[in-house]
Amino acid sequence: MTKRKPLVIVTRKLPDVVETRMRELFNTRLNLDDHPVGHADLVEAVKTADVLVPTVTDRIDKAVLSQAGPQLKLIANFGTGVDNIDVETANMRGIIVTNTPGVLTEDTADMTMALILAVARRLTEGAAVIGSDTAWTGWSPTWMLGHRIYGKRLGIVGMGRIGSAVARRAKAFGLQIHYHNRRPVSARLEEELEATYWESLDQMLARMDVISVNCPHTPGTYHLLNARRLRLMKPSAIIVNTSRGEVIDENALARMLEAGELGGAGLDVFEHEPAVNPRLIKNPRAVLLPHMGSATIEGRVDMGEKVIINIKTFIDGHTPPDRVLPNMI
Ligand code: 8YV
Repeated sequence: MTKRKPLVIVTRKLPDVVETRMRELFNTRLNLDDHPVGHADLVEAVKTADVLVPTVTDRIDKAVLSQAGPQLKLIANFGTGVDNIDVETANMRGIIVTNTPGVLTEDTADMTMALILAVARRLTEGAAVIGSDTAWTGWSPTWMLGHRIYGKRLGIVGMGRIGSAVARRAKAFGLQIHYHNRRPVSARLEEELEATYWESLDQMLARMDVISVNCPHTPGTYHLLNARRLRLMKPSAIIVNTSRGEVIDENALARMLEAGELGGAGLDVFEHEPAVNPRLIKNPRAVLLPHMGSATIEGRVDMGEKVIINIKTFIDGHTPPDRVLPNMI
């Protein structure tokens, strides 16, 4: 007798190749037109699915998990960050949570460099001039000047996989690497990156030209970059965030940019996505992107493969490779 295929409910449209493979392996309920999924749909999904595949746009909180049926055994998140899921409650209810680490590291690090360059060299301001109403009247020696990044100090907040990948790229651009982390990285990695460890985030912030946020959003990092800490930064410094909006106090940042108390900001993530603070939108010193850090077809296919491996391993009776435990957060 063949075993019943598990019902896997996927909340958003995934690349075709991923959906095709999922259809072959599982009994799937896909979201082919990628319509937004609300609380009621999520509740319905956890009542029926054996495996739920959510994304960053789905809030799997206590209220949703409390409605989960006994058949729900795995939440295989399509994404690395799991701050959209109440992992502790899931764990208490015997539901395993997995994520997709590693496969979006390089793309996210690329986007971090793109934002550093875009802010320092005023890429979006310059690009907007071409073809605009106030058309470009020609080159001038003192117009549209940005700042050199070569030789400047970069402070990385969170030296995990993505932070290290940012450091490697930044070093090649001639930036000096500094970092703050819960613990120093290995001596070998520190040596490779010629990186300086700062135990005190406050002290590092005060001395950097560029700050890159690369730590996950956890209860411990919520508003880690609060108004007090942002004020420690040099008025000429820029800050980029490709991690999670919640790590920075977005209102405080918007206020400081408006007042000219910071050099600029490059943000791929926001505190209340998809809403973006209107004061940031108006500010020419802010380069804003709609959460595109891992948005490459290669990355999204790799993420899908990781999700499939996690589900398959689990239904074959083994511990999925990317299990997230509450104590890892
Ligand atoms: C993904 C991300 O797009 O994986 C993450 O943590 O932030 C993103 O790059 C998103 O999470 C998909 O759910």
